[in-house]
Amino acid sequence: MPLLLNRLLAAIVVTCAALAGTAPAMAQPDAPELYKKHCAECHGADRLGRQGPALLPQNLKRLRKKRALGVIANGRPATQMPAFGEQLDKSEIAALTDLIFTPLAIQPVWGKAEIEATRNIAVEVDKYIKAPMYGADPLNLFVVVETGDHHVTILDGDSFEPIHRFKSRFALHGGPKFTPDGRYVFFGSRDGWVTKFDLYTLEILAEVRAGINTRNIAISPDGSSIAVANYLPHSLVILNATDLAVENIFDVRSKDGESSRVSAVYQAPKRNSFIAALKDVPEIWEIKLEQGPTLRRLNIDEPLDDFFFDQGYRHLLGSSRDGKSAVVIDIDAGKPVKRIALPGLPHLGSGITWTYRDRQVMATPHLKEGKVSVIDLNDWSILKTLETRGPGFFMRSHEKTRYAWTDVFFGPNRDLMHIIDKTSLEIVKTIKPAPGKTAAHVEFDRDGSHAIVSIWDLDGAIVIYDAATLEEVKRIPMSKPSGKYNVWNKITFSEGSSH
Ligand code: DHE
Repeated sequence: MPLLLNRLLAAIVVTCAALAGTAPAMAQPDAPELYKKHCAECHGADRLGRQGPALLPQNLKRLRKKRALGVIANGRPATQMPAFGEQLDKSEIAALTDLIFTPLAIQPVWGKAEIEATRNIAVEVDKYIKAPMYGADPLNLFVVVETGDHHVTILDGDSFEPIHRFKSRFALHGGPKFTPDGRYVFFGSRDGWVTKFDLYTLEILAEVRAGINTRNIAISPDGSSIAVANYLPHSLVILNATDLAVENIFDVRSKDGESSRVSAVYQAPKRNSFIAALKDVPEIWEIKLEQGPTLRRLNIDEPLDDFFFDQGYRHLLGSSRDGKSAVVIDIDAGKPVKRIALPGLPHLGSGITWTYRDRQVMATPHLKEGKVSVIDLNDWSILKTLETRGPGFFMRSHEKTRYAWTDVFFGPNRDLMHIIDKTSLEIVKTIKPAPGKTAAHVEFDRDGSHAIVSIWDLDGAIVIYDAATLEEVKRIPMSKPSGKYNVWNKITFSEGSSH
């Protein structure tokens, strides 16, 4: 078509659009095409993840759309995610963001065959190594999860010197789980990867992807199997702890056949079982391990989340969905026995216990209110409510220390850490390890003489305190050290630590 005629036609289109009160239609970016060109190689054509994480709404929930736009435009520091801000315009980035926040049209299948296809096992060198290949006490190591650049540091718990650092899977979540002898540790990532690591040889021994969107993992009391709690698909997967081969997959449905996500799975050492919290149906599952994994259903009145277990594993306390109360379940009887009014969403999974005067108490921070509740475990009554400078996430103590530490994770005072005297139930000191940066998650060394606090920042650190004088002893730079776990405290189920 001659150029003049072309221009004339274009002018007519614009004039007609203006007369009709509409702008000429702009071509919409072709999001699937853009995804194929720029994202599929790392994140998978199916969006289930490859070397990059899965790009599904379930997996991206914590990122939120606004931050996702920024990550696509500017990349992600300390990862292989490049910046696309120069190659793609704003509407293309927005279209890609919409696409990755759209659920898949068909639910992906992630059964035995798919899981097994991802399994990697290293040569079994661990069989011939009978002692740690370093001088430090293997039972006083700390495993520090650094979520800033997705690494794990192994720290000597006597000298407080790092002895090893390795790359982890993207976004590890929940505490790593240790075999009873403390030799092997297992990690779970939000994208479903389970990694087995040898604390003697300091090598990764095996990996498998047991889910697409995973909550956490648990290890059986004898260390022979690993349970994996999944949101996507709705499954509870049992792996053999030696080589991470699939042993069982429970398709999670209520007795009426309704499908449910699994909020979390826990080890119940004194019951030789796993216990799972179900998100969508009023049941708790106990997987008994005596003669192969067998399901026992506990029927309850409403779905409960975020469990705390008493030291005998006779009762559990679960958070009610309304965020205002917690329900005590007698696990043997398989039924609720008491409801406790606990407004402000108690974070029961962070609950710790100790002996106060003549009784056992548990203390829990609250995710939505600045307080810590202390509960008498004899009758589940609230003994005391401590006012804090903001809602907290984690709490820790140790049998051999007088103090319990709790963070102020949310709000303007997130750089504070409260120290509670367990004998008076009073906050006796408040520290500010790094002004302006979130201070969170404490763990003690084996003998309870030192407490380690995390500075949750890409340019963060762990700060080691003398647990008696409460003075700082040492500071080691780290990349958002989300949690740290002492081998001894974990394998002995210390009452001051998470289980
Ligand atoms: Fe966690 C443990 C659930 C958000 C860091 N978190 C747990 C556990 C559960 C849980 C059930 C116990 C599992 C275990 O250790 O085996 N977490 C949830 C949630 O439901 C919640 C509120 C929302 C979600 O998106 O899942 C949530 N958790 C977070 C975070 O945003 C945190 C702060 C940062 C992150 O890395 O995701 C976070 N959660 C942790 C950590 C632990 C944890 C560090 C282990 C604590 C321990 O000391 O054992």
